Amino acid sequence: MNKLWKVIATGLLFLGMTGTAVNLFAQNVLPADKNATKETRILYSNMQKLAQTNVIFGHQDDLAYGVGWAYEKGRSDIKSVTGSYPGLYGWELGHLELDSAKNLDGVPFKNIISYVKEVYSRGGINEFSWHFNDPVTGATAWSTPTATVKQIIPGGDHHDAFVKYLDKFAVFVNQLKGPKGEMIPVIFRPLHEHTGSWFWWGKKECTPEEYIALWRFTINYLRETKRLHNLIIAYSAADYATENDYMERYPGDGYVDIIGFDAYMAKDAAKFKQDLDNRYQILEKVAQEHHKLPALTEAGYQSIPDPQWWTNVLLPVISQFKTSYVLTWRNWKEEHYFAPYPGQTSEADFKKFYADPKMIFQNKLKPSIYTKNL
Ligand code: BMA
Repeated sequence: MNKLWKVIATGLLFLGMTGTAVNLFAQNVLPADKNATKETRILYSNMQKLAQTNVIFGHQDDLAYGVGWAYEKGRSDIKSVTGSYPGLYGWELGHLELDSAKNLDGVPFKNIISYVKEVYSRGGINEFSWHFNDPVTGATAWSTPTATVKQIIPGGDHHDAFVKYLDKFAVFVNQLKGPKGEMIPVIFRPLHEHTGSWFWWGKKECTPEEYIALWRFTINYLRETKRLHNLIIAYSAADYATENDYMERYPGDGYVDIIGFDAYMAKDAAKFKQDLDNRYQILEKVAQEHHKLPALTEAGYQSIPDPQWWTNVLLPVISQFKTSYVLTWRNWKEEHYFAPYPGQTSEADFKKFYADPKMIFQNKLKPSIYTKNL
């Protein structure tokens, strides 16, 4: 018997050294929220499994509008090009904090609620960003005061104003329910691109301690006071050069499920690939050490002028590094879009990208992603 255990232990050690045991372990990773709902736990652990081999394709505002159209039921630029919807759908909450009927990009919140339900019913995944106004000055997310975060964390004299934002968020999220009354799991990506300095929660706008305090308060309040247990939390940086840069404002493993970064190509493909490569190397190490799910939380090339961008630039990088999903930004108008539409220069190449066995679009996902472990 002793001998048998020795053999088993040596085997496990070997598996551990070759990385196989690490992968097996990753397959059972649960969300940081110990009270996450069943559907949230299953979704997250299925996303962990899928990320071992595949990448889910996502698109911001996909069902709301595209280039040259808006609010046509069932329409999607991704579907028009490939025949399938994306696998993941990003939605924006900016102006929810103002009690506005529409978000800052003009999308009615009631539409977002029905898109989220529709996506859930077919086994797609929903994600939320929130470019909220500065709770102290009322200016937009793109304002850069230096004292806002300090004033809204617990103990700050504008803390209540921020709590009101979160109360509105909870009212909104509580409307995202499935047919049995279950809460629909969603990815929540607050306070994003914080390694940059263009939002009021950015690097030069607050200290690491203040940022972490704001993050922890947000998550604790939503979980404990508002009892939301359907949130998969994404920590999403902008640029960074070292692991220290990436981790300086990391709020801790108990407050994060997905780790990622946002990256847009300007003109130079070689530089973009090199940048992604550097950031991914760091991301991969952190993901492994912290058992978190790595993702390219926003990416794109505005107007995609390169006809082979998808298979020549993006696919080689996301295939090389573990990536749960890549979210391309919105198709708003001819000067501001990030995914192809019929007739767009990169359409043919996007079809190849779509057909690559690595990529997952809606047609490869089933509603059971929320109910059965893969
Ligand atoms: C930015 C642009 C803006 C938009 C914002 C929030 O990147 O697309 O036009 O308002 O995201 O969605």
